[in-house]
Amino acid sequence: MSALAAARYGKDNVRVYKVHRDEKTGVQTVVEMTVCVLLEGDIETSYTRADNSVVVATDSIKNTIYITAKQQPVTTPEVFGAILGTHFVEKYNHIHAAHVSIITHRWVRMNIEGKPHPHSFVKDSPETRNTQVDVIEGKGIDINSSINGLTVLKSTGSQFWGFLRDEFTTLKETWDRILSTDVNANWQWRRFGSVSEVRANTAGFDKAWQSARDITLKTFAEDNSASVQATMYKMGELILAGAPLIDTVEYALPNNHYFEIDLSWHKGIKNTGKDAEVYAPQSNPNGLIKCTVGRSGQKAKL
Ligand code: AZA
Repeated sequence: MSALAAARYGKDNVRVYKVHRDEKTGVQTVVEMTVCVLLEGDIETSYTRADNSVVVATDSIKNTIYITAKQQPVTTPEVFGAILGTHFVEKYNHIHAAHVSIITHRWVRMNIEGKPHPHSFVKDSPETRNTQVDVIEGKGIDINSSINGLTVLKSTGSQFWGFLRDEFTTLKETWDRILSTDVNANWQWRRFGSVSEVRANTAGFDKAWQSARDITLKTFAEDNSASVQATMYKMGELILAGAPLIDTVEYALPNNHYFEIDLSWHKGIKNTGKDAEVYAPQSNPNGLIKCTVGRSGQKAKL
């Protein structure tokens, strides 16, 4: 005998672009997002008894995303997600939770001859700002914000030594190495009670994103890194210190290795240690280092 243990459904990969035209200045601002909305509630019978009467069609969910984007602000993504998710929970009595994921793509205003251009933008990296909003009836609105795919590299100022050595170890200790990673950082906000509470923190969402990005870059650049672990922890500590509404900060950092190449076999060329100049970037395998930094007294999930 089987039973439905869990279910959610909705529309994924809904691509949305919105332009704001400032009539006075002629300056236009654009936002491009990829949105996913998944619903939960009293929908079991649609799976177990082919009862479609409880199904808000995924096509209607897509339409609702477009209409909400037209009628409501799409910035910040946290506010847009809260408005959108709350709509489904309030509109349909049998829907008890809405999970909204938003990937905001990077369009940066062009600077032409030193001046910000009124309507031209450049995608300067695949980096995205991602937001997960979970609206849960009777409980509140949980929001997780993140930076994804911010690729960084430093050519010195990174070490890795003193690690456990045994019969499985071949890695040499190093006091000067290349460090490169694709930053995935996310931060979990303290639960919000309503959309108006989320709206009241509009500026806080942008500020936290900017500050997390700045802290990540500055710490990466300036820390004489003992390890990925030690450097990422410092980043998390700094983000938490500046944002009282954030409960936890989580990092997942691949260690994108750059290996030295011994070229001594060719006419005695010196290309290792202090003579290393030409390296072989590796695609895989890569280290993957994760941590969650919380406030004292709050134990991180291991
Ligand atoms: N952390 C690092 O920063 N570098 C490494 C590790 C690690 O855990 N393992 N190999 N190289």
